[in-house]
Amino acid sequence: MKTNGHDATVALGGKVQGFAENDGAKGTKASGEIRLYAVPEPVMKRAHVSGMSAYEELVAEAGADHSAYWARLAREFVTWKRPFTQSLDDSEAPFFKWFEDGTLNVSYNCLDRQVERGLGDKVAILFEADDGQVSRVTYSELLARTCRLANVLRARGVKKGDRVVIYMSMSVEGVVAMQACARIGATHSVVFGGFSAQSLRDRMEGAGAVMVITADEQLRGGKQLPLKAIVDEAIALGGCDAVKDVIVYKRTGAKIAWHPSRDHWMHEATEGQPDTCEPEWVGAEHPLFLLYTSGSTGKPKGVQHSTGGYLLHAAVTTKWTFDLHDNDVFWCTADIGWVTGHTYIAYGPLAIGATQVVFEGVPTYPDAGRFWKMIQDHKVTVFYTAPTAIRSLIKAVSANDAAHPKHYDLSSLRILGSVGEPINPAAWEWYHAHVGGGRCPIVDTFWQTETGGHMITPLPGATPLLPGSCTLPFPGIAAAIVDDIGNDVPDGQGGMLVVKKPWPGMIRTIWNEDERFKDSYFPRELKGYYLAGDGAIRDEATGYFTITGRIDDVLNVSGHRMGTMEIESALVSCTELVAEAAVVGRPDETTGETICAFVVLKGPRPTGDAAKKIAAELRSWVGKEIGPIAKPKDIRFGDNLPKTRSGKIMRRLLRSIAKDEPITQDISTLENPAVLDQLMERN
Ligand code: 6R9
Repeated sequence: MKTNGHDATVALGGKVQGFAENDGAKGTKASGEIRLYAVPEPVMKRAHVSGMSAYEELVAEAGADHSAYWARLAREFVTWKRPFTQSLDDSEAPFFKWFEDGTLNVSYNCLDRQVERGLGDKVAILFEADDGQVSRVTYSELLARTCRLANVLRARGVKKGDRVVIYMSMSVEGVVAMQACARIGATHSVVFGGFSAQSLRDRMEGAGAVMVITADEQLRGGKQLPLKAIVDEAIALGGCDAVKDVIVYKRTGAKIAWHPSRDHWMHEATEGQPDTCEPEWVGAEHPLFLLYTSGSTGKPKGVQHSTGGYLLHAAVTTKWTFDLHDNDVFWCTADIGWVTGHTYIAYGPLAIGATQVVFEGVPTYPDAGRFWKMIQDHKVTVFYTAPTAIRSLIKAVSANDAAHPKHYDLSSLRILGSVGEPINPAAWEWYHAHVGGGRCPIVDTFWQTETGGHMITPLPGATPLLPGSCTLPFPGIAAAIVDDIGNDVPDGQGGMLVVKKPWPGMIRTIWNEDERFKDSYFPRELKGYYLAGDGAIRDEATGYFTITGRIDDVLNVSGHRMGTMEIESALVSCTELVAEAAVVGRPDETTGETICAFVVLKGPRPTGDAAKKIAAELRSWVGKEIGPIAKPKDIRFGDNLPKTRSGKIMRRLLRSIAKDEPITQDISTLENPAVLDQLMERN
């Protein structure tokens, strides 16, 4: 067993391990030996969780008394108006409750508390616009802006428990909108600005929203994209009668349609509003937000999160996983339309009083050096992005060396993070070497919309790293790998990722769909464990987890979750053209997966230019139905789909075809083998 200078042997997941030297082949498995990246000494020294023994102490504390451990953290990380007397209530499992009789306000915790601690003049948000303009907002200012908007919401009759849809660009105003809802106890539902009018309508209707907060337009990569016009279109589609008001943030000043009875400019409405606003003290279980996400069935699920437990999970993971200290500059590149932008932009960093960068634009505008330039300009110390962004920037560098991070001063960086999908070891190594200069640990954080925050992740000052592995559970998260009846599988053997004990940040239910919540996440045969929907494998030597990908019909395209059924329903809703459709994922070097659709038309099977034309039509149809992110890259036509004699579509076969793989599956049960040749033809 090889060892490095310090920290030669450390207990890992109960096993004693050695560490590789920092030589060329580190972080890999070679001849049965695990070679890990050791924790850099300077990182370990100042870390909140310093060294593997500190990690293991926390794990042991949680193991000894799970609910007391979380209660201790809940007292440390959250300021309660009325302290809770009970930590976990599992009497109605799987509808778990945490800290239920405690009351609090998230916006108070994120803003007022920081001002009271003397951080009023500290920069909360350093905003960089698409065009490079920079503005800074202190905690005092953010509090005042939140209060002004919260007063507007109250004045327009929004009450505790009402739902407000936020359809916004990346902006300070987007964060303010979320905080303002939290302040008055309204439950927000942020809809990503890339979703279509139809998707927005479905989410507004599903949530029963009384108000929408939006912008006239959003600016991304030098392009002006409509937001308000899509809100109008969504409302015109019908079913959202509950929406009484639309608050519009003026971003570009573009000409937009105006409905005087419901539309209000944000700057006009907030003008003259007081800078203070009494927070609504809510119970810990009060729904802070809904966030719709794709599942394996057609309809997106409205994931419902709590107030107290969620805030705790957001705060403690932000502090420990990113090892944030007072003088850090944190930058999470996610959009507030996704859960990462909720937990690690709108809530976590503010809950611990950090300074963060919020970015309006895209990584490739005006050129592919944008991220590196921003890290340099703002002296970012902790940088959190998605593998798909890293891979596309690697590609950009190979096309043009000017975009290489080496042309920028990235010496401020201490810690790097990754989220959204598995990061392949090659991208990991590049990120580590060229962005992190070989000195910054990468925290590969596995988690989900449903989990609220990090679940399996290295802690930078404690966990030696293995590229491609999200390593070990966050202390207090009882992650395990089981077979289909809930029995533990031996290490080295893959299975389903589950969480055996409830945790504070977990999903509380699917909005208005309690039964679906139980069926989706707590299937009877799994002994009451939370089913993540991902496959995983634990390494025999280290106990490290590696996520092997979804085990359901959910695709991950550039880190965005898409249900195959959702895209199929969108395709077949084009009733004029489409008779039947099946959608599968194809592995892709840059985006992780791409969407491949197999379509049977009502008319004859098209070929050549006709096929290209119809494929283009269907692509834009899906773009309209769901949003551009759901457009299938590859559309192929057949007279039929490959089905078993019982009529089941053979998706495994379609996956092979999508990959242009030779077919090795048994096709003897196939009703119509002739369609395979048709489906192999690309358009
Ligand atoms: C936070 C977020 C969740 C799904 C999840 C898994 C994949 C996320 C990952 C990862 C491997 C990681 N995923 N992080 N897979 N390693 N570090 O992305 O939430 O949009 O709900 O997606 O993303 O498949 O189940 P969400």
